[in-house]
Amino acid sequence: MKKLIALLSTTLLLSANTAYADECTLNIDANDMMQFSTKTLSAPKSCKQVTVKLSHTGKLPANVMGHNWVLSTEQNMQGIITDGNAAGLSNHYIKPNDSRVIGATDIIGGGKTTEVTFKTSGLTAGTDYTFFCSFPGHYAMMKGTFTLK
Ligand SMILES: [Cu+2]
Repeated sequence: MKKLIALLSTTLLLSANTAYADECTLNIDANDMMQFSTKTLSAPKSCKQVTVKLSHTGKLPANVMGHNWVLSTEQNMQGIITDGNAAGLSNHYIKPNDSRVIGATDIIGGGKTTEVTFKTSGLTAGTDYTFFCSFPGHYAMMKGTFTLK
């Protein structure tokens, strides 16, 4: 019994250590149907920074069905999208140095992957932030919530 407990604690300790880094990295897919693979993402509030890896599992090129992953507050989303549309594809549909953006990946086409790492210091745990794709028109379908828990 003692042996079993020792083994269990070692396993727990190990998994806690590895889970820590893993839980601060989130994966999400996007496709040619203008969809993200999930509408909710969360990370432990113990994460000092969070990395989001975006994979475009479709085939269409970036100028036709490009996707990015952008994080902001719900109230800032529309302004970021409006200014992003004006900034164009060459700016990944994000106004350069837009301070309302908490984190944003590049726009990618089918078969590509990209990622962004952002600090969590300015975020409030338990608050729902909004993630979306800023490619023109996509946010209507490509939108979800990100929460530090
Ligand atoms: Cu998109």
